[in-house]
Amino acid sequence: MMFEKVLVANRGEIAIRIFRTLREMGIGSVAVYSEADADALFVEHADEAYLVGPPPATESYLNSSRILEVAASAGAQAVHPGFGFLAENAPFAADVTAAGLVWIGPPPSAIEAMGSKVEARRLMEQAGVPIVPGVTDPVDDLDAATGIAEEIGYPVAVKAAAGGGGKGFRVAPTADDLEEAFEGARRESEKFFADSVVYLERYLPNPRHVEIQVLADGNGQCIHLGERDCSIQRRHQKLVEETPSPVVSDGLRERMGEASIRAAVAVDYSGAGTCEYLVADEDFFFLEMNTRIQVEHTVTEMVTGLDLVREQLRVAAGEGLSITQDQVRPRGHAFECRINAEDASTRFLPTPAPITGYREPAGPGVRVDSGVRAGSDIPEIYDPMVAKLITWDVDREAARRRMIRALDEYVVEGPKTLIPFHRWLFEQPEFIAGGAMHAELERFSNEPTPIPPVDGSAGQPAPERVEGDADLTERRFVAEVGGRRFDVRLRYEPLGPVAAPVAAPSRRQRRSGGGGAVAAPDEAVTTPMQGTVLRVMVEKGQTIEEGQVICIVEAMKMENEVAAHRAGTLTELHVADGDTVEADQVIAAVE
Ligand code: MV4
Repeated sequence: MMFEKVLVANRGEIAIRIFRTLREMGIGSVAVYSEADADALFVEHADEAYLVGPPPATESYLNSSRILEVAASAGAQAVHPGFGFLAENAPFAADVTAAGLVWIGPPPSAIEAMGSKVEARRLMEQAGVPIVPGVTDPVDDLDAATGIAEEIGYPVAVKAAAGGGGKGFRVAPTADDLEEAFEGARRESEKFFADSVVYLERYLPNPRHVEIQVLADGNGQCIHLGERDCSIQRRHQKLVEETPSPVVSDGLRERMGEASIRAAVAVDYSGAGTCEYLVADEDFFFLEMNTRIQVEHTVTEMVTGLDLVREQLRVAAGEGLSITQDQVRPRGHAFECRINAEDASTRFLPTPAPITGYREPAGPGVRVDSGVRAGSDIPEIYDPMVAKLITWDVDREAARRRMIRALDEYVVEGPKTLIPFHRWLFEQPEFIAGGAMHAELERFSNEPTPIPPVDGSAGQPAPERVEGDADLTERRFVAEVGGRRFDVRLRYEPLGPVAAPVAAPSRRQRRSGGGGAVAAPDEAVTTPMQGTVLRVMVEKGQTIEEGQVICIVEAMKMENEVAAHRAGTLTELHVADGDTVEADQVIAAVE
């Protein structure tokens, strides 16, 4: 029997995504929200909503006993966790079941088996799923790591057993780098997961990140829905996903699909899941299985015509899948751009700010999964991904052009977003050719981007770069003269008196090209954010390369590398291990 009422233990765009399917299926919906989300859009998409706690997720969206209390008092029969928060928390899944409710996800045993990445590697090897060459047991100390790395061969990757998605991931190109990689992975893993267990794999140069969507009914039926290519990443954050992959042949797809079904069957999977792989030419290597609906499930929905949340609900309610493997007929091509409240020109720093103006793209082949509207606040304490823009068309090139058109229609005023970054990316020749942009995107870590700032907060049009003349910026206005519309462009020189109307950019913006001004020679290295210096990597007087890491600053549990913006000599060094630093603080000088 299909459920009558389902609680969604999540927020933002994914909560709305799930509420939409519930509404279509005639199922009642229950939202839970924190004090920071009292006015959030997702709350209005549910039939009922309950406050579960203060803003910190640990006291609200991760407060499992409070969420179960709400489920009971609202009379929900099932809990959908979305992604993040409690989605891959096996004890919570078990608690949901113990409370007499249905968990819309795989069995806790499957979550647990895939939760430990070393354990998962062992299981996958047994199931005949190819894994990245390396160990299937934890590596206890540097001595053991040294021996194993010699066997595997350099370069090696050190990864957190409790990790996933790149947290606690370090690379040692040579034996000289192993100690730092090993200790770094352990330290980060301890901090994020309270677990310092790590393991070693061979490091594959420039692989593609390709994942396979599976659906299992829990009664032995398991199908795959083809792949998603998620190679466009920065610091392990996916930015763009697409299907089909520009590099996956029909034969490779079939082998990967079959392996993924074996993976799911090996852990008695049910519902929607994803097997992640590294792909090099016609070879593929299992990385991990994500036991949840994923952010990028949308592109698979666009080409298959299926509703994956509906399939999840059907399986959880015991109704089985709506289709068999031979009924899966993917058609056309889909892209997804993650619309994060981040500023690509300041190394993707989050830009939490109220949205003052907002208009979504629409039209043929365009889907927007958003959690915001005009007037929405973007709380700093949650994920900066506020929306997803998805386009579909008959082939890759048409879907790419459609994405550019949709990005141009999309207006977000207030916070800076990744819209200009995506606009830039989708016209890069390497991207157009289907390349993974590894080098370019990692370069974004150390260099300002060529993206013009979008800043509508002053009530004026944002200043934009003038194409073909790096020294000029312009603002665009619309004027009517004699009933005819004209687009007017006011151009500004960078420093002369005519630049007066341009708000004076901060020193950091100036260096990153923000405001369109030309960077003045500047020796100072500054920290982008407030935090604690974990480790200083250089010494005063040393010769520095451009992009060389000066120190590691921990902020909000993240390790951030502060890099030199230019080559030269380190003439000043103002920080030591353990220091606290402020945002924009000058920590060193390179002359
Ligand atoms: C790797 C790798 C190379 N060799 N593992 C893991 C988490 C995910 N975010 C990327 N991960 C990688 N794991 C081994 N043994 C390279 C990456 C990787 C990557 C892979 C595909 C596409 C883009 C990438 C960007 C950074 C790291």
